This record gives sequence, C-alpha cells and structure tokens, in this order.
Amino acid sequence: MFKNVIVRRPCKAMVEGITSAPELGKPDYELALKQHDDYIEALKKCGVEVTVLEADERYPDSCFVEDPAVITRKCAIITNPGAASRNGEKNEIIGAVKKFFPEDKIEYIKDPGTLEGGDVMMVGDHFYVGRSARTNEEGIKQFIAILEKYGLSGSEVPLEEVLHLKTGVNYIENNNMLVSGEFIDKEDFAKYNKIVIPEEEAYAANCIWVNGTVIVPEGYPAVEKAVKDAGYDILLVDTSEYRKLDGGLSCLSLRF
Ligand code: CIR
Repeated sequence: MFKNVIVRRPCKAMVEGITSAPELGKPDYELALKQHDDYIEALKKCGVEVTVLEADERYPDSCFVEDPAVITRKCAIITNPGAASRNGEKNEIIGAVKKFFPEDKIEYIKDPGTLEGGDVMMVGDHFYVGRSARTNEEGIKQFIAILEKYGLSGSEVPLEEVLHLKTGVNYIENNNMLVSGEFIDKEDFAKYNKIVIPEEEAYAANCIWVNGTVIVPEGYPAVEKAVKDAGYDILLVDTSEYRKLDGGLSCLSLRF
C-alpha cells in the first residue's frame, strides 16, 4: 500500500518540454493545470497523502517528478537524469525526499552513470530497469548495487523503441502486467499475467495502481475495459497535455 505521493505542479515553460511527437502540438498550460488538479484529486481518492511541490520554471519537464528519484520501501535513490535539460531536477527533488527519509537512507546515482525513474518498474522487492537513451549501463550497475545493499534486487531490460521502460509496460499488482509493443513477448515478463494493450491505445499502457484502484488515462476504451475486466476499480484522468510531451500517469508522481 502507498501512503504518500509527491507531485510537482507543471510550470509555464512546460510548453518547451522535450517531445518526440511535435505533431501533437504544444501543451495548453491552463488545461494541463486542470488535468494536474484532477490527477491530485484521483490520488487522494485512493487514500494517499499528496505533497505538492511548487512549479519550477527552470526545468520545463519538472512536473515529471518520477524521473529524478526512485523511492523503494527501504531507501530513496536520487537519480542522474540522462536528458541534459533535466539533469538539474535531481537537486530540486532532494528536499522533498528528505522529509520522508533520513540522510543515511538516501542514495545517489553518480556520473558517468545515468538513470531516470521512468525506466524503473517495481514488482514487490524486484526492480526492472530499462536500458534506454536516458539510462545507461553504468547507471543500472550502480542502481542494482544500491538495491542489493538493502536486500532488494534488480535486473536490466534493454529497450528498443520506447522512451522509458514504463512507457510500454506497467505492473498493476496481483501478478497483472499491462504490456504493449516490444514488451508483449519479452522473456523477462513471461511469468506475469499479461494484459496486452492494442497498438492504437499503446499510450495507455502507462496506468498506475494506487492502493487497489488503477488510474487509467481517459480516452482509451479498450484499456479501460481490460483493466475493469481484470477486476479493478478504476479512475479516469485526462492526460492529453502531458502526452504531448511523452509523459503519462506514472511520470507525474512518486508513490511510496
Ligand atoms: C522527457 O522527455 O523527459 C519528458 N518530456 C517526458 C518524461 C516522461 N517521464 C516518464 O516517462 N517517467
């Protein structure tokens, strides 16, 4: 169960955030704020305490607070984002993490290692880590060494197509995993009950489980049905403005 969630308000500069899909247009900032409000409300309905950090105009992508830190049951790991324009976000998340973890339980990924939290998927005490354009071999090595120090484990999953691991695969507890694209047939996930996401709704593979409820992006009926059919209560949140920056539900929070 999660008790806490950290989010950061989107900044006006988000319209200049990194995107692989400029054809979707720039985000509408006012709408993004409204969607962020709805996201916070949905999280609260799941029974978590939400810490809302102030917008940070220096970092256009800083609302994607999942990337500069990974929080486990035993420790917090400040990452070293591989995207140059996002790297400084790691210094701005430390203060929030310190409210929940003592110094000796906060670890750091260091140069030349890079790692972004979007590449980390927690399944109980095991963490799958995507090797991506943002997360390198050295970052994964350091990350797994930290996990092992705390009695946790990790394994690498090479990515071919997507930005982050959780862009395409997400664990929703009870052995259920939402899989799309390159993850449908990956050996690493063979033992899970796979809920296969159709190509045209691939964006919605990025759902989040919060205390028994699954939050699903609005507008993806096949995914909505598949998650309901798997026995979950669901909440819908529209994330259209974050999609324009390759961001989704998981990217917008740290849940622990
Ligand atoms: C980026 O490219 O870094 C942002 N525009 C999107 C980050 C999405 N975060 C995530 O998947 N965890």
